[in-house]
Amino acid sequence: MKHYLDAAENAARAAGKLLRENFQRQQRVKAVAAHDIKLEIDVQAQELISKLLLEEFPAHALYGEEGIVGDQSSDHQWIVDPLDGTVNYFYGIPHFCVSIALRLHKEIVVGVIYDPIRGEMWTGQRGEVSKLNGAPIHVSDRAELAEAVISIGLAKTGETINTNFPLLQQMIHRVRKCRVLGSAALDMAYVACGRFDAYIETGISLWDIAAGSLLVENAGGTVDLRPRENMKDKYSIVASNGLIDLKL
Ligand code: LIP
Repeated sequence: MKHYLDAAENAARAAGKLLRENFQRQQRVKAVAAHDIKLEIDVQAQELISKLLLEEFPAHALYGEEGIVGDQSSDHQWIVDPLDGTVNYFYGIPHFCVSIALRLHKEIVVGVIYDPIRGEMWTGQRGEVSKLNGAPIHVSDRAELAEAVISIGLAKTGETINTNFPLLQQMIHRVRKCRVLGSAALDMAYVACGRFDAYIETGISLWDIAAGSLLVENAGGTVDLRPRENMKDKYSIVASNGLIDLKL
């Protein structure tokens, strides 16, 4: 898988460079909603990633937040979130990333998450321990819920906020701290390297968590991903170090 991983890392660095160079500059807004914003640079970053990956692997398909390219029934499907944490990016909050995964025969076999502001690159491939900037990582060994720091996402619609907020209200009394940072992919990466003990969200898309799922599992954690019947192409996720009982 090394050549796929190298290609994913290369594409993530290129998109990350584009995002870093345009960060805190005037952004062209594509769409605005009550709890979400879509930017032109999301599209530019995905086009750059798509060009780099599909030039090297013309037979592959790409499934991304900003659209799909190629035959999605292809054995090789890249799952891409070119800018995860778009609202943070628009408001100049330096907490966003690029997330790229490769699904081969329905199994995620390669995953990279790149934070271009901190220069942090999480990499994972099937059968290997996950890495951060080339060094092996492991989930935390914290088993006590009362000592845990967990991340809870609220997603971006009134419906998903109404689903996620009650959980935040419950968990905030059970754990040491809850965090709501606005990037599912970085939440997953932080679980994989033990900064968070768990991450929970309902209403996220596959591109938000595909790479992170491999990173968490290959760092010794667990990922419970469930499609939502009433939300098309949306999922609920519980990712953790596999030790704490979240009593959900
Ligand atoms: C974001 C997710 C985050 C969620 C936000 C949004 P985007 O993705 O990473 O977990 O709470 O609502 O969905 O839109 O920045 O790629």
